[in-house]
Amino acid sequence: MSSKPRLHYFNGRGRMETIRWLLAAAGVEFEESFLEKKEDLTKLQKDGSLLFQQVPMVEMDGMKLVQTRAIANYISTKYNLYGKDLKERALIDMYVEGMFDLNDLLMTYEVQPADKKEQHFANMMDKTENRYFPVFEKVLKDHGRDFLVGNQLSRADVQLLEIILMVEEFKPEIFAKFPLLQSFRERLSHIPTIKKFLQPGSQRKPPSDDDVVDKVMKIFYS
Ligand code: IBG
Repeated sequence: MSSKPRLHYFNGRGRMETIRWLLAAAGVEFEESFLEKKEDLTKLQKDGSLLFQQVPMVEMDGMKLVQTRAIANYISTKYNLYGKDLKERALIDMYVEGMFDLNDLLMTYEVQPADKKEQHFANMMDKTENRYFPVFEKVLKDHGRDFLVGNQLSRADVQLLEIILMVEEFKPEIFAKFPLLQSFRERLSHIPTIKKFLQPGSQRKPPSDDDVVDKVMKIFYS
């Protein structure tokens, strides 16, 4: 029996949260090693565990996987969350690349310096409301199905739900404009593996508080 994947990152969302979501949605149990201080990162860098000296890193199937997208691709392929043919996969790729771009804006809000936060917030909400959410609302409207691609759960759905819930924390009233995203959120939240991940006590991470941001600054930016 192979051992559980082990995730190496700090104890917060950042770039690892999508990986946690995909594993959880696939019903895969995983273990985590949290970086607590700069020396924890230095140790992984020095012992050759990190191909580009960066985390996220996931130990899985005898590999030390790095690069968020590569890790997400591997997990999605392995657990059948990546469409049934080339064309579905191309659609999924387009959707999730948009989601990664939006997620980059959302996840970096917390680590913005105080004088940049307001501008960053305005930009990320503008992009959410006027660039990305209208696309996914339209996809659901046009085909009238439950899932974004191919009428079965894919990584695109999982990654969209992750983003919807993050945006909801920032600006819940936005969903009045996107009724299909609201019902999508409801529907997805009832899938048993996802329902479990949404319950308190799961490995899903909360928004980073000041202590986590402080730790992140010390580990990566000092
Ligand atoms: N392209 C890489 C990926 O997608 O995995 C980028 C990885 C990356 O930027 N990793 C950062 C790192 O290891 C930590 S996450 N830096 C050390 C170094 O020496 O480069 C950075 C991040 C934070 C908060 I902190 C929010 C989003 C990202």
